[in-house]
Amino acid sequence: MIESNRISRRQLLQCAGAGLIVNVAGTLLYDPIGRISMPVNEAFEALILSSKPTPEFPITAIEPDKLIVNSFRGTPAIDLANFTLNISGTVANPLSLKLVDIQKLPFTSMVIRQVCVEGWAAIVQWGGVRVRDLLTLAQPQADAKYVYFKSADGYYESWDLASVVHPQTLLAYQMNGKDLPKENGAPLRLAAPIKLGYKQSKWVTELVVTDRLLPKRGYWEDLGYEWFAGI
Ligand SMILES: Nc1nc2c(c(=O)[nH]1)N[C@H]1C(S)=C(S)[C@@H](COP(=O)(O)O)O[C@H]1N2
Ligand SMILES: [Mo]
Repeated sequence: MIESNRISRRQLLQCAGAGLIVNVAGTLLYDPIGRISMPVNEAFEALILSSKPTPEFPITAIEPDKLIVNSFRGTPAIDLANFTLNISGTVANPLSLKLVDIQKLPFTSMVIRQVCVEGWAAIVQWGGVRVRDLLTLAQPQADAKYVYFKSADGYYESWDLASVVHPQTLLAYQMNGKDLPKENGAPLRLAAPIKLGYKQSKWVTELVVTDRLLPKRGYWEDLGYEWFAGI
């Protein structure tokens, strides 16, 4: 990873400050000296501190030809000018973020292997924002345990919070050194070395933090595939 493993809340909020990130109520998420005024969720902080990065590959190892587009119902049309990423559920600060806001947050690049259960794998470079940084801004409440990711094509996934705050779980907007192509999930897709391909939602529009798993757990999971899907 290019970024250091952990940025401080203060650094994150200073960075966010450049984009004036506000919650849906319109309140700035930091005070004038860069501190967040919300109570800290200690369980969330502990999860962040306990996660360990997975080894990565050198950039020369990328395999652009091996990456197969895999979409259950084609590429959805997305109006990029009006695109927002919404974060809601059991959070103190529900957020509605524009792409320009997200791109002002710390950038992380990683080279990892993507593995599809259909029998292919590819080493890919992904660049984007850590989901943990977005959640730190949204401030999960103490009972937060899962995150649902909803996509513009109707795809949906749920992840355990520990996997979501892993340092290499990104919402990526860059792939193999270029802007993320539409068919691979632009403008934002999940990318992480710790879970199988079907957990890596493309065209993510919404994160919903929950205290429980709902009857619908994920598009492929609800058809019989394993939920945790760790690698
Ligand atoms: N929204 C959405 N995300 C999705 C899918 C999909 O059909 N829709 N397919 C999944 C599967 S099975 C895989 S293997 C990867 C494929 O990512 P790629 O098309 O960029 O190779 O995306 C995952 N994310
Ligand atoms: Mo897949």
